[in-house]
Amino acid sequence: MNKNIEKLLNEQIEKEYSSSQLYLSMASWSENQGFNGTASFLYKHSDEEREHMLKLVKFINERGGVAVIPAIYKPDVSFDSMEKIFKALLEHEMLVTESINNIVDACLKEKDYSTHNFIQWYVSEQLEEEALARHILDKLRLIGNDKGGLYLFDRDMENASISADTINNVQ
Ligand code: OFO
Repeated sequence: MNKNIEKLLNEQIEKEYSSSQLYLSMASWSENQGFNGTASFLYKHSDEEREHMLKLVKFINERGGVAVIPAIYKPDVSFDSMEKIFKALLEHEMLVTESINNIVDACLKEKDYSTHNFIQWYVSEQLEEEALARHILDKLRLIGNDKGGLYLFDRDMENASISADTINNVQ
């Protein structure tokens, strides 16, 4: 496997893993605040990010490279509010998208078309995740400090997951 691409994919393993850890910490904070629906959404999201990491590990190894498993990343444990959580989540996803786009660029430069093909799945995933995070943030900004609104928001989040349909599930 092309060494430059292998290095970039290994860096991406670390980013997916840090996404998983960050969302796990957000889930735990939400659960402790009584936002069980949001916690359930974030626990699922954390598991999905781990799957994204595993997909990269397997791809690198199958292509004759060596996947490097990163050290444990310790995220913040306190997040102040739902709005702050989803603002941080969106900012984090935007960084991940930038990193995926850099891999796409490098694949084209190195003429590595099979990795280019593989990484397209991540390109679509990032589009969905960013759209969903923006949608959730818009809702939270409308709700503001209204406790009844936050209660209903949390109830809707129980059934939300990261997919195109989800955007309709978050009312
Ligand atoms: Fe892995 O999808 Fe976002 O970070």
